[in-house]
Amino acid sequence: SRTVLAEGAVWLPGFAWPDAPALHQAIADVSAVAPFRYFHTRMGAMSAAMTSCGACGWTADPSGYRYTRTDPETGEPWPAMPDVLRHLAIRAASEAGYDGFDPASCLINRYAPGAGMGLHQDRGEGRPEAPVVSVSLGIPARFAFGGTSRSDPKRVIELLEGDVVVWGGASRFAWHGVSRIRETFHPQTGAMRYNLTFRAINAAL
Ligand code: MD3
Ligand code: FE
Repeated sequence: SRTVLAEGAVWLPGFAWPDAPALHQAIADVSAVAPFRYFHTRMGAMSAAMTSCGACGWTADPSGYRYTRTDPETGEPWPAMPDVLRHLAIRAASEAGYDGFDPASCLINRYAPGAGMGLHQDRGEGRPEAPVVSVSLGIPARFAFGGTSRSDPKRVIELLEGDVVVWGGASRFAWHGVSRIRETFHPQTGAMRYNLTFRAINAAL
């Protein structure tokens, strides 16, 4: 099924279910090479652990955040994006009406119970015409999103294992965040939630 959440934002519940075992394996493979770590921003330590794969990865420190071609932790290029991830993101984007999506980066967020992500906008990719594709795995999260002004009214949805949301067009710069994760159990991840975000990045990095 396909639910339009807002202009340009399409929710595909369970779209990634058939790929879930391969996605869990891909997360293990990527994080064996580029380990999960907690970034520290101006706001303090982030409560979600992160890693990336693809040509570009997301990094942050107290001076700001950006996409880089190497993992600052290892000095090596980020691990290649596994085909199962890349193809899932391209198919999901097409299903939502965004043909020709070419993800250069997949950011992997890992949430333990109590972790969350404050309200923010995704900026710095340099490709405002390209959507962001997000894939949820593991235990549920309450996800809030609003409009392009921070104070716009929010909608809250619960994102479950296999749910995909494609954020493009008028929703590309929507404010959004994740409430602190409640402790539950998932057979594949124990008490963890993972979220994959796929992005096109301006190659001029
Ligand atoms: C709306 N991740 O990594 S996924 C992020 O669950 C991020 O880990 C959250 O926000 C998570 O930046 C939310 C849903 C999502 C992702 C990207 C978006 C919503 C978005 C970009 C623009 C608008
Ligand atoms: Fe975000």
